[in-house]
Formats: sequence, structure tokens, C-alpha cells
Amino acid sequence: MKINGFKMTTAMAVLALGAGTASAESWDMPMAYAATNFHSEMGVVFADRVREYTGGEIDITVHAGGSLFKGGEIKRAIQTGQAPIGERFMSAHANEAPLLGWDNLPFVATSYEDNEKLWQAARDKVNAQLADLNLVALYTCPWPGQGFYFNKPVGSSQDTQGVKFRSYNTATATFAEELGMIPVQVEAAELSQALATGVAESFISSGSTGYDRKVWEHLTHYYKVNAWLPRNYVMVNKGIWDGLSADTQAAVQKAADETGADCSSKSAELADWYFEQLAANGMSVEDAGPEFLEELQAIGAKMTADWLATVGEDGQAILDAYYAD
Ligand code: PCA
Repeated sequence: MKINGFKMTTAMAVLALGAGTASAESWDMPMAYAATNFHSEMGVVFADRVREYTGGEIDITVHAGGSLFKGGEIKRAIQTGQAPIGERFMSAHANEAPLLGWDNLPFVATSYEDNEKLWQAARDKVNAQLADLNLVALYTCPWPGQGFYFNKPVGSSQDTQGVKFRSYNTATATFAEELGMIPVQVEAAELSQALATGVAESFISSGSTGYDRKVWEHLTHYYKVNAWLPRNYVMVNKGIWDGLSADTQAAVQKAADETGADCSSKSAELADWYFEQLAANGMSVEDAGPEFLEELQAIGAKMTADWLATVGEDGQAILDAYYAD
């Protein structure tokens, strides 16, 4: 029912565009993460700005937490025009388009500043890749640094053998396998349940997702590895985007640029606060020990080499531009 109503809306929007009229369009915007997460809150800010800057021409309704489409279905829904716009984790799409794993390279860009530098180096190539997928990225926003959650102290890969690990993309599954763990891909929206039922007993993520999912109810240790700062992106169907007038595109892009900048600042501002919340709820929050860190770095170097081998020239150009700066 919901989907039907919503298909109608998109079809009507396309008709309106075809007729060249400036009638208001209603856009449903599926987002993958918790409604109270800063990415989702910023999605609502973006929708408000779009409404304001387009003079009400585009009216976006945010559906957070995978409620309209599950995280894993959002990109496809937008590509096919089932939803005009939506948000998802970019490196989740690296299995289909390996270049989109640019922000999932361990220990390459571990601060917000470096992550922004890497994004600037990657941006044109990412956009070209997305155009091939019938998508246009409006803004991207980093999660805080990624570290490991466990239900016991871990000092090295000796402690991780056979541990069931929740992955969020192919790269994290590889990482886990290198540590002797058994990966299973689970959406953030279903993470609490996976931990409660024992489907997973560890994962890599930011303090943000650990906080959203109250993982202290199941796990005890967080190691602040800060391996990478992966990005979410708000994407729009390219056909629908190309059908907008230049003025409307400019208004939406202004909203997107402002929201992308605000979202990045919010992420940086919250990063330590999340750690405090994990600790306040009884988790041990500490840096990874030297032995574990050394192992993670060795695996990371291998993963970056593998990514370069798979992506080829474009990947090398991104890293060259990043390191040249
Ligand atoms: N949280 C998301 C992606 C990265 C992050 O910090 C998740 O765990 O699914």
C-alpha cells in the first residue's frame, strides 16, 4: 500500500516535470539509520532547507531507520525511481562498484580533516561512478572513526578466532576473516537483535552506532582503533535530477552543501560524546593494544593494496591526489 502510494507520487512528479509545470513535488526520502542519529536528523534539516530554498516546490518527507526501504534496498529503489531520493552508507555499494570503497581504506585517513581531503581527492571519480549507476550524490557525511566492539578483552588476533562478527560491507567481512572471525552482514537497524540472539558477538563501527543500538546491553569492550571514517550519502535518481530546472537544482544543491557541512561538524562534535556514553553505560572504552593494532595495520595495508588492484587507475589517482596535497 505504502509503496503503491509512493510510486504514484513519483510518477506524478515525472508527469509534472514532463509538462514543464512548476507544481509542487512530494519526495519520500528513505534513510537507513536510527531517526535519532545525527545523519537522520540532518536529513530532516536538509528537507526543511529544500522546502525553503525551492519555495515549497519540493517537499521531502524523511523515513528514517530503514522504515520505507531497508538499508540494503535503498540504492536500488532510487536507481529504479521507486524513490526519488534517499540516503545510504557509500561503501556498502563497493561490492557492485569497488571505487565506492574509497572511504573504507584502513588507516589512510583517520581524522575529519584527512577524511575531507580524501573526499575532495575522490569526489569527481565517485560522482562519475554514481552517474553510471543513474545516481547523483547531493551531499556526503562522515561517521566518526571506526573501532571494534567485543564481549571480552581482546589483545590480539589470538582472542578473535572463531568470534561471530557483524559486518556492514565486504571490506569489513574481509577484515574479520583476516582476524579469524566469522562475518555475517547485518543492517545497523537490526544490530541489537543480532547481538541479543547471538548471531553476532562483535562488530566494527563508530561510537555512534554502539550508542544508537545500546550495545552495552550485550557487549563489554570498545577499542578505539579509528581505522577509517566512512561516509553516508544522500543520492537522487539522475533522471529525476536532470529533469529539474537549473534554478531548482541550484536551490537543492545549496541546501545539500550547507547540510553536508553541518553534518560533518556534528559528527566531529559528537565523536567523543558517544565514547562517554558507552563508558557511562559500563563499557570499557580504550585504545587497542600495540600487538592488536600492529596486526590491524598489517591487514589494513593488504586491504588497501587489494582495493587498488581491483579499482585500478582511478583508485591510484585518488590516493596520489590525496597524498600529493
Ligand atoms: N555506523 C554504521 C556504519 C558506520 C557506522 O559508524 C553501521 O555500523 O552500520
